[in-house]
Amino acid sequence: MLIGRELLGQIEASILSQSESSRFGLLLVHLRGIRQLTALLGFDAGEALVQATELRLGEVLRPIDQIWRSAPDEFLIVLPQLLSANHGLLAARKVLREFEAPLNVQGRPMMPLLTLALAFSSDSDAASPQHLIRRAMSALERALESNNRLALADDANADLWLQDDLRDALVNNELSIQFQPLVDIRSRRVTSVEALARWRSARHGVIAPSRFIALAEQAGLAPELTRWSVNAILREYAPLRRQMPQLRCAINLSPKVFSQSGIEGQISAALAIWGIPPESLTLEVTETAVMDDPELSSATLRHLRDTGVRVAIDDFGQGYSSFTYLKHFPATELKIDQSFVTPMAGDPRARQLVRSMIGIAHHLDMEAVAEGVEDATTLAYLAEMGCDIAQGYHLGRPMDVPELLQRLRAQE
Ligand code: G
Ligand code: MN
Repeated sequence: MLIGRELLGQIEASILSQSESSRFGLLLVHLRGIRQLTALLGFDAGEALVQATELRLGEVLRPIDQIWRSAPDEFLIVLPQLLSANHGLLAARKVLREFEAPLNVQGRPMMPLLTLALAFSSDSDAASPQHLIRRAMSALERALESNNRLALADDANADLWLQDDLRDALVNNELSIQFQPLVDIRSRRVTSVEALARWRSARHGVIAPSRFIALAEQAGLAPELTRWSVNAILREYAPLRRQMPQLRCAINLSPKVFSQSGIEGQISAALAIWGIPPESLTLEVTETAVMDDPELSSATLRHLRDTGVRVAIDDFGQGYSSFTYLKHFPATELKIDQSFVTPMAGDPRARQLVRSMIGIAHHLDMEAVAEGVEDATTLAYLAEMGCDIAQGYHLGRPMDVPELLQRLRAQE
């Protein structure tokens, strides 16, 4: 794409005129095979197809969207006033969909092959419209190379957009819950399940919980996310528990919930609503969460412990832990981080560390839980070391409720 000076000036002016507060997008639409078509049928045919494409783009997009012909086979479109990243993505998808029907070009039906690239405005673009255009261009290069119909530009401010989308996702129920079994090593029975949130985003694909929980915290959405997940999890767990009263459920709490008032009340209320006894619930808290504010989190967790709720220290051994908090921390189980457990089969030092951590758990009257058990050898070592509970792909991946039910019925 080679944009002439004059055209570039116009596009820049358009980008600069977008008010700072509103977000906007830049959509590049590239037509494949125009050169081949021109070689085959002549300039008029090639040009007629591009013009028919421009007409249809005008019909598909909103009146405020500005379409520029930026190259013989390319359009550059400014999408002003986007409500969210998803809003821009919807526009791109709509373009692709509307071009699935052939165009009438000089009396012949023709299907242009479109490749799209979408870039979202960030604060720095106000100062440099060319930067935004270049981001879109490199995304288009990527799309063309990898034969994708749509590519999104890398975005320095992607997180801002992502936060918007997470807010929408919470409202629109785009998050789902999966359950991973925890197995009692002696009886080999599933005693508990850990609920893991999954966010399958239309724009971003599958996003790991660690990532969207951090995002939620940055965006001040941690309370909403906690409220949503506690209720969504218990809603699915309640009927499971009616069938298997012994089955417990573990929920991961975001480190930030402890600075939030009323978390205890919120959890107790949710348990009451779903008719679940506190003893059936385990709250998983990372060391980091505890270290951030040991007093506040200990107090909060102690109140919950007093009601009967269980507490697990998650990802133990990872991050910067000091053992001091263990002195007073009201945990019922210690979950040994998978970075120690997964390599056990081939790594004697990892085995010694796990053995020591199991010792710490037992000396402090906690159950020892090994996370990330990926093979039978590891499970055998853990059994020999007296570890209580195991969790990991070898014993079951995170799964949805129907699959979990099948699994539980099979063990009956
Ligand atoms: O931080 P926490 O331990 O709650 O995170 C659990 C994560 O670990 C989940 O995303 C889950 O999918 C993943 N996980 C569970 N079992 C295994 C395993 O055996 N191997 C690996 N690599 N990941 C696992
Ligand atoms: Mn966990």
